[in-house]
Amino acid sequence: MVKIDIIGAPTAFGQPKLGVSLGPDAVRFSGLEENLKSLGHDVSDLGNVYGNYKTVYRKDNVKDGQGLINFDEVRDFSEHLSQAVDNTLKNKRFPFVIGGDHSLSIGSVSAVSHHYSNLGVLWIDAHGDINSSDTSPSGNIHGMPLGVLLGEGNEALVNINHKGAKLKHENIVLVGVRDLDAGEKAYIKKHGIKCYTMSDVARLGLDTVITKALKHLQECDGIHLSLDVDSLDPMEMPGTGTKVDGGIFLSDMLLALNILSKTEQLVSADLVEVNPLLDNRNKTAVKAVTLAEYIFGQSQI
Ligand code: 4U7
Ligand code: MN
Ligand code: MN
Ligand code: MN
Repeated sequence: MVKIDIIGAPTAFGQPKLGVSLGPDAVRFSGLEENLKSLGHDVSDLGNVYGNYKTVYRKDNVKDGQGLINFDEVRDFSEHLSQAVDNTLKNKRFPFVIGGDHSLSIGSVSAVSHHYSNLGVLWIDAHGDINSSDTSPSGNIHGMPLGVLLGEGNEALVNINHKGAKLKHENIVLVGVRDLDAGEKAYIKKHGIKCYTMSDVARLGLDTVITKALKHLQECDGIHLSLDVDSLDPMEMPGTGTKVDGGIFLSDMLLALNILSKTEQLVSADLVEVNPLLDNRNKTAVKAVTLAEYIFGQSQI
């Protein structure tokens, strides 16, 4: 039995498309709380986190001096979310953060890393999300959370929750990657970051990849899962803002999550980038709930 706090993080400030701020409610509406409860967990939905701004979607695409879009809004939202995640961990509960765009992981992981000094992160995504204000081609902060958490780029974002880098390069594993920018490729190579691309997944199978990833993180005092639904194939998950063909299929993902759910190291998770306005009859949100069930130990028999 896991004591789970569902935390809605309806931010859309990290990317340009309308609708990702509706993600948490679409996932709730598809039965998240009830289904996790019926698996025997102690589940509490804490509702949504909001920052000080009156909207959660962005107003324009204007870059600031460092090339960041909506920097003030992202910083503000990240601080608020990190407080919520911090409270959940203080209450000895599992923060399960539902997005919202992937910039939210700046707030969630910053808080988790305050409680686990050698935190590991499993980042399942079509993208690396390891840009920074120095390397980003777009200025969209949802492409930068890992970079920020590693201490790169804009200092105010790096210092969310507490000062300095939150993660060590050797404590990160990327899975499902198939769309990296040039700067991201160079960064991953330079720092020797463990990265299983879609070609690795095709060659080895996702179950083997996850088993290897967990082996890589075995010395960590906790593992955070950050699951971007665009890691799955767009045929499975149409409702997301940055689709890339050639992704993971749901059956393979469920098997991998089943393996992951058996580790005692898992302490927190984000499920991000569900965009109901781009979806086909809420299919993506419904599957997101299935993903959640498997993260918390659902199996097919
Ligand atoms: B997501 C991108 F340039 N790399 O930085 C960027 F291709 O959270 C995409 O994984 C980022 O959905 C995608 O803007 C961010 C782009
Ligand atoms: Mn992505
Ligand atoms: Mn992402
Ligand atoms: Mn995306």
